[in-house]
Amino acid sequence: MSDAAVQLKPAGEAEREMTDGFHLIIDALKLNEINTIYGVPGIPITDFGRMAQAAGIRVVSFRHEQNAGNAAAIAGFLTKKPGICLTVSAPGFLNGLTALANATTNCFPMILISGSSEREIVDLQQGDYEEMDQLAIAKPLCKAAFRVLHAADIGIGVARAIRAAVSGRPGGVYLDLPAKLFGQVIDAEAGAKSLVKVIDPAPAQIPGPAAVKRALDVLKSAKRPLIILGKGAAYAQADDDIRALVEKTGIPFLPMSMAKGLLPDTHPQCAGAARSTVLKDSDVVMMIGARLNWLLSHGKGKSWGEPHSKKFIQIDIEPKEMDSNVEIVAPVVGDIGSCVQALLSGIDSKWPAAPADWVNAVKAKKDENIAKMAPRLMKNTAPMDFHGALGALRTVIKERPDTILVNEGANTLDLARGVIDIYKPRRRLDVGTWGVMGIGMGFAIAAAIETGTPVLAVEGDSAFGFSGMEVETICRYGLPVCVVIFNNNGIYRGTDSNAAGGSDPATTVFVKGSRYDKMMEAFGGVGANVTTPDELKRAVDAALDSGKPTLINAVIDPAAGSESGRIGNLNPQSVLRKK
Ligand SMILES: Cc1ncc(C[n+]2csc(CCOP(=O)(O)OP(=O)(O)O)c2C)c(N)n1
Ligand SMILES: [Mg+2]
Repeated sequence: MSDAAVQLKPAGEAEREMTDGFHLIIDALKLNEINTIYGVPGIPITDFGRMAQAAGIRVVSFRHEQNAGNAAAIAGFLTKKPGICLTVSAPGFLNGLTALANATTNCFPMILISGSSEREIVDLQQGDYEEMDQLAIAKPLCKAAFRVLHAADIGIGVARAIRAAVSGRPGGVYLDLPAKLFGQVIDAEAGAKSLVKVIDPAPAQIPGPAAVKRALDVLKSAKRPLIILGKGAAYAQADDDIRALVEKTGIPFLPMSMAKGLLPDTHPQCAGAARSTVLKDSDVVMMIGARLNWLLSHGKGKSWGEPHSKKFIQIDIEPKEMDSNVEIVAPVVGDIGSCVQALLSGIDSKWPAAPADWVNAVKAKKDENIAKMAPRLMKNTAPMDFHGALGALRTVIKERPDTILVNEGANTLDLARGVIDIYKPRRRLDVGTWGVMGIGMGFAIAAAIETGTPVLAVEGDSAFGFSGMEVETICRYGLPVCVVIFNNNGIYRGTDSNAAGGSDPATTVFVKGSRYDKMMEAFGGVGANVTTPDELKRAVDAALDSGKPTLINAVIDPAAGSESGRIGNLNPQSVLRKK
């Protein structure tokens, strides 16, 4: 029986306890150990948020649904439970939808719960308050979408949403809850019985023994093997087994951005600093929870050393992922934990050591690249360039390896990924598969809430702007988040001019010399303006020591960046002569 069941006493009837949609949704979430909701209040979900808070669910209120959605998405990634985002109808729903689509693309489990308007009026298009057929719009952008019309179906609806989000390849799920549902009253006992506790929401998917043997045979035959770890491997939380697999085989590994730290970037087998060499020269590549999408140049072309061909082994929970871009000679389909365990059980003391000439060649290239970069990281000049500033932050993370690093921007992202070593699993959260701007504050807030760990968000000044208003949320909840803005006065660089002359600024530049630190001060947080790497390090250390919400405006040379960071080659070029 729900604590909050109401007692209605109709004349002449025996006393019956009743419950309603509000309470059943809360009970269904709590029954499934969902303890946090990220959202923005309004009609028809304001009271639901209040009641959920009163019932002991942590309800974190944001300033914009997209940021709440991003928070829910990364909560899902960090916990393997679906992160919940709660929004109002039509515009609030649409604001949350970008985050839901992004979560689906990144395979993060998340449920977007939106209130919606009256079905009868919406479907006849009679112009209801915030009228929109939200279910139809959500469907193509997420993994599954459901609507609950009857209070008695809330248990099943929530259960289906949870299972759809976390089972198989995780992703975003939309749950549509019309306004009328919240107030629907049903018998409390029947209501309690209708709730569903999802048993084994993400069942293990065991790979076939033949697939495992095939993969091991291919791997054993390699002369220049490489392991690529993707964020699917980080999500799996099979950290010890993944480390054992890498170490027992002795094969060089390349972590994708959010897989950094599964094994420390300073691990002797880490080939992060020799990325182009290992992609080009390897002969067998085993991908663990990594996809051959644009981030890996689709597994073909010059960066993969074509015309020479290579053999790919792929471990993924989604069978359709196999052969998505190139032939996979050894597909291993199953959940990462089970697959890695199965591979490990086939690797005994007779397993051949990784070929020494290859291991040494990778190490030599890596040492050379690290040595080349070292002096750039020690430059203590004002204004700072990216490397100088990142050198300081690299030391911060080395000294505080538990810190969660959130990172977005163009140069600020691409260079930080290469410079800042990560030492522990799931300590680097970033723009993911789409390279989307705007994840920063949502990710930082949820990371702090879900883990209780200090968060360092390293943000391009443009990137920050997409979610910047949430610094108020950070202050309101008193979260241990330190935001560092790499302020180069614009997108990529702050030096562009308007080719037409005139008084409008160029499209990529912002107000020069802005003081983003004042934004944090406006809400009672700590602000700092820094111009050298030494000052930057001191300010970040102070923030992480104090745990106080802090924003550091780091002044970066506006001429230091390059167009689109490291992916300028993706820009289409006009064939006409540049004006
Ligand atoms: C939602 C979204 N809108 C636009 C873009 C295009 N975009 C890519 S990076 C970027 C901002 C880069 O500037 P900044 O964050 O200041 O980084 P910098 O290179 O200056 O360090 C933009 C707008 C995007 N990736 N995502
Ligand atoms: Mg910038």
